[in-house]
Amino acid sequence: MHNKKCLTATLSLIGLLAGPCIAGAAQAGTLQDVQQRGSIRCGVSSDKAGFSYLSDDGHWKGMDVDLCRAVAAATLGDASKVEYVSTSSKNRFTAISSGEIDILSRSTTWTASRDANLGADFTTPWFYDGQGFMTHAEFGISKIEDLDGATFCLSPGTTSEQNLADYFGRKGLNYKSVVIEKSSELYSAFQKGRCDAITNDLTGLAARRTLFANPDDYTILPTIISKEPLGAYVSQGDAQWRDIVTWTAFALMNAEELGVTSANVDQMRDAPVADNPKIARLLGTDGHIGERFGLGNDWAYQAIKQVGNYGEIFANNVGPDTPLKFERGLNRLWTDGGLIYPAPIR
Ligand SMILES: N[C@@H](CCC(=O)N[C@@H](CS)C(=O)NCC(=O)O)C(=O)O
Repeated sequence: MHNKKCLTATLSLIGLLAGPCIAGAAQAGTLQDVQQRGSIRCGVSSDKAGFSYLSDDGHWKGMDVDLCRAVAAATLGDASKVEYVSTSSKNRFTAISSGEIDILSRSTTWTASRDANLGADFTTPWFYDGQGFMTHAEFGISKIEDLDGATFCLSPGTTSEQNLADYFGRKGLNYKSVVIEKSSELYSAFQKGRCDAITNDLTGLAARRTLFANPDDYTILPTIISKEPLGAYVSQGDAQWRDIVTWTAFALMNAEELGVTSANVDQMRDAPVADNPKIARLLGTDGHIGERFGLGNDWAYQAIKQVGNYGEIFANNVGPDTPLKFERGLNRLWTDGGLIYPAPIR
């Protein structure tokens, strides 16, 4: 214990001395930058229905957008203080590791090589997805093996490229690729028949299909070939900022678990602490958790009030009453048999 303390103290000293020399390598101080600027720069994909897209009324909307809005509410008290930066599957990691954006919230899968190599740190899964396949209905294809020898439209720098290579390689199947960075061009190439199939996160395929003029002309196959835990990345080396983004997501999930919604959060906040200490800690009427993160103690209250809890966010953007009509599936709370298991706020 004693030795560990000494080592920590020595490393901190080295850190202090080395700090000015390595400025720019790590992006510590994001919270202070955000507070000074008065806004969060959020890297999104430009047109993924239900996740991040510019709506007809000129507002950015979607689940990935709502995570940035929640962080803006928690840090700045105002969910609207977000500048959106469109990123592609290829340039997204440069945008986050260079500090051009503060959060990458863009259907990005958590993988070991990304955490290790790309100058970015993952926060926590925000949506559990898996890789699927879409093809032309007229082919009458019902299983992946029927795509042996097919030409695939692929987004560069995605897990989808690698998973396809692994899966087809292992099964002894062949394919050709057409790689296009801009997703609108990629999907239009697919629709024009330049490729027989397209493979990506299932949510991405479903989101795109809702935008097609004739969605029924395209089939999404029933098989999933990978795990895609999607969520936000932050720049590597800023533990405070990573905590803030991670715990804002957990706060919204805990709010759902505790039955706190955007509609009842004021009433819940006014209830005596003893009635439900977990809710009191979440909403900052008991304890100082927000301050420990460098925020106000109403950080989670602001996020829930302005953006909604996780269940509301899911329902508003991708749930059964939206064009995407997604069931909760793996994204149910753990108490309902799903994978959404937010660490406790205490
Ligand atoms: N989750 C995968 C795939 C990411 C990806 O390419 N997603 C698609 C849709 S799910 C996308 O963002 N396309 C560009 C766009 O829609 O703007 C990864 O992290 O590599």
